[in-house]
Amino acid sequence: MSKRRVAYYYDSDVGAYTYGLGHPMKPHRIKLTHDLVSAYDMMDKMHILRPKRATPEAMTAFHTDEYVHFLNRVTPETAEELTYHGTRFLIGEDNPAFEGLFEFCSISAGGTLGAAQRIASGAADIAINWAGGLHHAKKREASGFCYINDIVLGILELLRTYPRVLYIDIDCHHGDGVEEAFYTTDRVMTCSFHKFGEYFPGTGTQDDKGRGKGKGYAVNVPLKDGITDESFKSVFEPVITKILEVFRPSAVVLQCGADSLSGDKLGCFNITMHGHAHCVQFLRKQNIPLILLGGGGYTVKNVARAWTYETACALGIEDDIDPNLPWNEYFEWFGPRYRLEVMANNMDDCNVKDGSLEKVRVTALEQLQGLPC
Ligand code: ZL4
Ligand code: CA
Ligand code: ZN
Repeated sequence: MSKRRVAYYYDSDVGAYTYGLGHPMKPHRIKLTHDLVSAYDMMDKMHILRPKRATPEAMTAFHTDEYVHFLNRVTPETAEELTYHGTRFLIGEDNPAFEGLFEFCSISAGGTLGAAQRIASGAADIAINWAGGLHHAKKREASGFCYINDIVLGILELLRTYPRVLYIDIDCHHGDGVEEAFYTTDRVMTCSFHKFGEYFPGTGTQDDKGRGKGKGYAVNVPLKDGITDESFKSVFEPVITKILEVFRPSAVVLQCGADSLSGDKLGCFNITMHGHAHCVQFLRKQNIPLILLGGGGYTVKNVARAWTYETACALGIEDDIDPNLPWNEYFEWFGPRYRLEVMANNMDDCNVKDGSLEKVRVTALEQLQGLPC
């Protein structure tokens, strides 16, 4: 297994931000991940970089001036006042105006922009930003725990150098913000795997394929509850293989949302850490410049497990990883087993019972077959 130059973006302040009491999104999971990555002695095997905070100007490459300006001045105290005067930039309890919101967004977006620049300059083969992956944010609106769309900003940066960028999203939710941003271009292909049916944000059917020049360049893989490693792989591998063949991307951005893991607080899939990381391993071996981003993930100890293992996969050292967790500051959080693996449970796989998975795979492959090569 050949070596890759890996750049890892981390700001030690990120874990201190909080969305508020009871909110499922917990930035602390990024620190938990970082501490576990350190405990496994991965730090001296990659370039550790503290991202430059993204400026408001950098954010307006995608977002409107008015929206970025709003995020830059809103505080928990002024949120209501600012929201009532004609603007509706924040939506209810999913997207609160928490303390330090703008700094948190600058760290998340700064990491993904840094990762994109590092890849485009040729200084790294794989770049990682676990604080990124906030795929729901829209041009002028926050949505689903996301305010600034670091992914769109990162892809726009890559497009300055590369003709074609592939975006893959394995978060349990549909990657709607990224899909919408590139819906009418053939330079970015977006492919989201997600739960569909009475689930946020409600978009992402296989009829949504892109528009105009972008027709056929948005790929959606809607799934049902309880998908297993085996089922997921049986759709991920053929669809991504076909995309690589027909689209020939010059760079790949993989959103590694960890709410697709078994036992997630908001998710409904049954994927293990190994099944999730298989996506990283599969893309690494394609030898295409690769960016790994975070995203969802609400059972924080499992998020740390998966993203730690995926960092090891990026380095190609996963076979040397001890399945028993090393001592670390948060060791007791990982009890009672103190093992790295996230195991499957006994829920039904609703994707195989009615043959829907096979239909979804065939439909996606037909869409890709119809693209000009
Ligand atoms: C919460 O307990 O489905 C927010 C959100 C805050 C604390 C106290 C307030 C309690 C679950 C979710 C009331 C909360 C009501 N608190 C939230 C339609 C909804 C309207 C808002 O992984 N209510 C909206 C968003 C999804 C909806 C998922 C996934 C992000 C990503 C990438 C975003 N929104 C119903 C919910 C709680 C909360 C408890 C919550 N919100 C669960 N699912 C949603 O794709 C990062
Ligand atoms: Ca997804
Ligand atoms: Zn999600």
